[in-house]
Amino acid sequence: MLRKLAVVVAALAATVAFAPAANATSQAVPTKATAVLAPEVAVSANEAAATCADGLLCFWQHKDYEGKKGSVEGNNTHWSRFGQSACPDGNWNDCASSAMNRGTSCDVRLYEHHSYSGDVEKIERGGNRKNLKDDDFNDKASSNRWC
Ligand SMILES: [Ca+2]
Repeated sequence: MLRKLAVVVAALAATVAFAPAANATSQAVPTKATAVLAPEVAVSANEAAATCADGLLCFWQHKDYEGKKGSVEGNNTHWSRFGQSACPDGNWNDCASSAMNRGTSCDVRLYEHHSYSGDVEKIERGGNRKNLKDDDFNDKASSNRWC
């Protein structure tokens, strides 16, 4: 009887001894994930502005001015006319996730549908949107008009 109890205690001791090792392994996973994400430093608005000439509306495939960049000047009824192979439809329709108004005299409005219809996202002159998702306008823009 006493001998049987000793075996049980030994088995429990072995289980306890392994427990810290298991915890250490699971804690290492988040640390590793953080290290992988760290190099993805967001592009600042100033850095993005340096790539977008005066007078243009610039927009990017991803938030934080990342991915492919497109730009327009003037009013445009169909962004589907602007090809971009990295976008799901092969053009800029419903593809922009961040945007910047570098216009010199006007606000610009993005429209959900072609020909200036549907929901509107107004970007003031000199303004930017680092993540159109914040305004429920991610991958929605299909036309634009100034002033
Ligand atoms: Ca749209």
